[in-house]
Amino acid sequence: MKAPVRVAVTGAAGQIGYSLLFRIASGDMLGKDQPVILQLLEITPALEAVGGVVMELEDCAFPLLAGVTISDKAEEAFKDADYAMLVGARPRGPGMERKDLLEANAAIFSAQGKALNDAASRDVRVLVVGNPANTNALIAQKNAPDINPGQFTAMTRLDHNRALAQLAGKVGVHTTDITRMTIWGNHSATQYPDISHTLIKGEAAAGKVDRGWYENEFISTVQQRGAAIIKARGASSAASAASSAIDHMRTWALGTADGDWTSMGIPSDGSYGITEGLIYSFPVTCKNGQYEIVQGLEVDSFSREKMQATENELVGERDAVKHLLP
Ligand code: NAX
Repeated sequence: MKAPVRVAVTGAAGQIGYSLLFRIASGDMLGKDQPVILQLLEITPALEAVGGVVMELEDCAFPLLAGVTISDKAEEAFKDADYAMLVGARPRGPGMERKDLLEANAAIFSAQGKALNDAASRDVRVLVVGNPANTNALIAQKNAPDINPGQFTAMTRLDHNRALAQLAGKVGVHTTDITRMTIWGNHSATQYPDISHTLIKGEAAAGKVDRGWYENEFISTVQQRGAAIIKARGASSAASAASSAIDHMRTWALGTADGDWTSMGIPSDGSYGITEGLIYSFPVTCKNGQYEIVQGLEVDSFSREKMQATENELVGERDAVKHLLP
């Protein structure tokens, strides 16, 4: 058996946490031969609730769960962490403007970035799920100067999986028949789910669906899926978000399949003309624990416009918190 790795999870008493922790502990994320120690962070008023979740984790008697700690101090929860999943965030309250939301979260993610810098493993892989995920990841990254900036990522895998599901449903295939889906940009309603390079059983997806459906239904359905779930369920997506967070980390650690890629929010290196430094979702391949942007994809004028709209939104978010960045 391998030595255990440390996985820090913030917002552990929340609804995503309630699904995520059990999937990590069962080995879905890092493999059935990889023991894990969970290091849970919550705000002080939620510590009792998280204690209840820990009782349930114990009661599952997971063979791979090598330990669980709980804390309301980020430095403790992030101590020597190999993986950090930043799920906890401030939700938008009544009367709160987007700017207020960005600022409230900037405070949380600045502090957590500093704590990661001070306490986590130098190789820590960070996934930000809490919204606004891309900009929160940027803030955490800027506050962690001693950690490689490329180790800070934001989750667009749920959008990627949603896009797979919509396309599979339309064409009447399984999601596993589809490869090379791409989500560009922000995890928000401006994201651009792009099927220009997608394959279905090895053949171009664009040739199998009507262009009108793609432009007028598919894109907006994927963009608005989160809102549709809130409307139907009365609560935001949780199990699917947790499942996608598992997928994101597993793919990053264990790799993409030959000939396929995934979508991850990562610091732009200027590829495809996207402003350098923004945490922008790109198509990436992963191997040996490293990701690489897929290069050389043709971008037509329709795609360029959509990629730019979501880039503009991210520039606006970055500018709104600029005064809070170190
Ligand atoms: P919940 O409100 O159920 O849980 C959030 C938990 O975070 C709470 O228990 C809260 O006490 C805790 N928390 C708040 N501030 C904290 C801090 N400073 N340190 C540690 N813990 C803190 O929300 P949930 O449904 O679990 O969603 C969590 C976040 O994921 C939200 O920001 C949500 O918007 C975001 N999402 C992101 C998605 C993505 O694809 N990137 C999709 C799903 C989800 O909407």
